[in-house]
Amino acid sequence: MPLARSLSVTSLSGLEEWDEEFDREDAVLFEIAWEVANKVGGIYTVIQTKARLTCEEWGENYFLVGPYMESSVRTQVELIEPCNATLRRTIDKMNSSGCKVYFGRWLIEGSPYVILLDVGFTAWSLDRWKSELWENCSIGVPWFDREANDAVLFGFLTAWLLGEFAAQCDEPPHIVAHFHEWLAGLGLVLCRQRQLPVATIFTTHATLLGRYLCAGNVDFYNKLAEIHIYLSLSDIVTPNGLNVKKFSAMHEFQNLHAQSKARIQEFVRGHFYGHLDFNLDKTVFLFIAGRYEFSNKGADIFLEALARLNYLLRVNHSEVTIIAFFIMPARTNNFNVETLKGQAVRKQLWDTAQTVKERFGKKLYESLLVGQLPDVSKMLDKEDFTMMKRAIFATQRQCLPPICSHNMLEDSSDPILNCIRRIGLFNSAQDRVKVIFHPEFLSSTSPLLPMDYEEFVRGCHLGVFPSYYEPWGYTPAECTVMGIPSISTNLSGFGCFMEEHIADPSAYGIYILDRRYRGVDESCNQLTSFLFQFCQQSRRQRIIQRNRTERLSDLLDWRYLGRYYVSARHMALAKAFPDTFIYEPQEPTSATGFRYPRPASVPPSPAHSLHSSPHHSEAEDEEEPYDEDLEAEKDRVNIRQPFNLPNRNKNHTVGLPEKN
Ligand code: G6P
Ligand code: 1S3
Repeated sequence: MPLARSLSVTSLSGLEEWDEEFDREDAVLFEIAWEVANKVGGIYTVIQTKARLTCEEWGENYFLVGPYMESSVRTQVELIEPCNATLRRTIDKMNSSGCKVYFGRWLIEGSPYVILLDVGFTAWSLDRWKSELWENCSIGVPWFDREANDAVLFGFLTAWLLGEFAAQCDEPPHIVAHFHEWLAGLGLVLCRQRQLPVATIFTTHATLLGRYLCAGNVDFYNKLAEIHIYLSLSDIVTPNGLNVKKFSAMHEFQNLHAQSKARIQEFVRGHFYGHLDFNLDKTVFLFIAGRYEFSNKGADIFLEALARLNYLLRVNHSEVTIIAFFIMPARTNNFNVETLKGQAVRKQLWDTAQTVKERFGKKLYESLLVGQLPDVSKMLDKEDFTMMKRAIFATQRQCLPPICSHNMLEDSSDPILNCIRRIGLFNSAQDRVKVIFHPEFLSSTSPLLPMDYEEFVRGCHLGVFPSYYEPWGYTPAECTVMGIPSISTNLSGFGCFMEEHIADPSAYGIYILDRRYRGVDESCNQLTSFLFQFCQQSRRQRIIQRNRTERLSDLLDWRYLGRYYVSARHMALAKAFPDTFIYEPQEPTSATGFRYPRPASVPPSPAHSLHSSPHHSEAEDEEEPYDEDLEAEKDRVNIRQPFNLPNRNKNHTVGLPEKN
C-alpha cells in the first residue's frame, strides 16, 4: 500500500503545506461550470476571480470546462493546441467521434486553460442521451426547455471528456472534478453512474426551489421545515471571495470615489435638467443592482423604506437629497427620448458655457495686451446673452424628470414601476428622495451613463441589498473591497459571514438588516433608520467610514477564502482515493471563530450616540487633527491569523435557527 499522503489544511499556511506535501504531477483538477468564459451572473464572478489562486495551486494541471459560446470566445479566449499529450489524444478522440471540443487560455488573471464544449454541435444526440438518462438514472427532462436541454448536452459531453481523459492516461490518474450548479450537475451524476475514477465535488449557488418559493407567497423561512428537504453528505460552506486589488497609495480608492462621483453628478445634472433645485454637494447616491427578482433581491422593501425616508427627510427639513439608482435588467425597447434629451440639454449648456468663456477670455486678453484693465460690464455682449438665454430656455420642461431611463416593454406590470406608482415617489421638487430605474446593466459605451459597473459603484455612497433570498450575494462584497459601505441582510450568506467575523459590522460600514427575526414592516423600519442615520453623516464621517470598509477587503480575498475550496478538494480526494490520500479535518482551536474587533478609534462608550458609526460632530472634526494613517494603523487587524476554517455540516441560510 502506498504511503498515504496527509492533506491537512489547518491554518492560513495550509496552502504552503499543500505545496510541500502534494505531488501535483499525478493529480488533475477539472472545474466545470456553464459560466466558464460565459457571463450570466454570479457564478462567472466566482470562477473568474478565483482562477488566479487555483492556477497558482494546480499549475498546468488545472482545467476549466465550459460551453463554447462563439461571441465570448472571440473576446475572452485565445484558442491554442492542447497543452499535453493526454489531453490532445482525449480531444482528438472526441472530435473524431462527432464532437467539437476547443482548447484555449481564458484571458483573465491567471490565464487558466479552458476546454470548451460546443453543445449545439452535438444536439443530434439529445434524444438518445435523454432516453439514456431516463433508463439509467430515472431522470426525466422536459422536451422544449432550452436550459434543461443544454444541461443534458453539457452533462453528457463533460462525462465523456472525463471518461476519455481517464482512459488516455498511462497511469491511473487522480482526477478531481468540481461541478458548479445544476446546469453542470448532470456530468457528476453520469460520472457516478459510469463509475469513473473521479473524485467529485458539487457546489450549489442557489436552489431553483428556494428562488421560486421565496418569490411567491410562501412564508419560506417559517415554513422551511414543512417544504424543503435538503440532503447533503459533506457540506462545506465555501464563502465567495474576490480578487482584491491593493493600491500602492493607501487612499487611492478615495480619489477614485471622488472621480467616479463627479461623473455620476454630471449624469444627474442632465437627468434633472430644469429641476436642479437641490444641492449636488449634499446629495447622497444609493444603489441596488443585480438579477431582477423584485422581492428576492429586496427591491420591494428598499422602495418602501425610501418612501419612509422621504417623509423623514421632509419633516426634518433636511438639506440632504437622496438619489436611489435601481440597476436591474428588464425587457426594454432602448433608452427613452426624455432621458436622452436630458443629457443632450446638459451637453448644450456645457458647450454654451465654453463658447461664452472663450469669447470672454479673448476680450480679456485683448484688453490686457493694450495695458488696460477690462471693463467687466462690457465683457459680455448682446450675442453672448442671446446665446445663454436660448440655452436656458431649452432647459424648460413640462414633465418631471423620468423615473425610468428606458422604454419598458412591460411597463404596466413592471413591479418596480408599479410600486413607485403606489408610493408616489415621482421625482417632484418636494421629494427629498429621487429614484432612477436603469433596467439594463451598465456599460462604459452607453450614450447615457458611460460608466462600467465598477466605476459606478465607486462613485456611489452606499449599496443597498436587502435580499430575502440570497445564498451569498456578491454585490455588497464588491462594495466592500472598493471601500463603499453597504446594507445586506442576515438572510444572505455575505451578511451572515460578516456578522460572524466582525464584532461591530456597522462601524465598518457593513449594515446588516434583520430579515430573519423581524416581520417585513419592522425590517423596513430598520432599513429606513439605517438610511436616515447614513444621510446624517458629515462628509468627513463618510470618509472615515469608507476607510474602515476598505480595511475589510482582506477578509474577502480569495487568498484567504480559497482555503475552503482547498479543503473541499482534499476531502473529495481522500474519499475517492483512500489508499493514497487522507483528509485531516481541522480540530477546533482557540483561533476558530476569529472576529474583527471594533475599530480602535471609535469612542468606547459614546454617551451621545450609537456606537456603530464614526462619531464626531462637525465641530469636533475641525478641532481634532485627523491622521488617517494613524487611524488606519490603530484599526488594522492582522488578518494573517487563522479564522473559521471549513464549517462542516453547517448550512448557513437553510433552516431558521432558534431565536436567542
Ligand atoms: C474622497 C476624496 C475627497 C472627497 C470625498 C467626498 O474621500 O478623496 O477629496 O471630498 O471623497 O466624499 P463624499 O462622501 O462626500 O462623496
Ligand atoms: C447566485 O446568483 P444569484 O444572484 O442568482 O450565485 C451567486 C454566486 O455564488 C451568489 O452570490 C448569489 O447569492 C446567488 O443568487
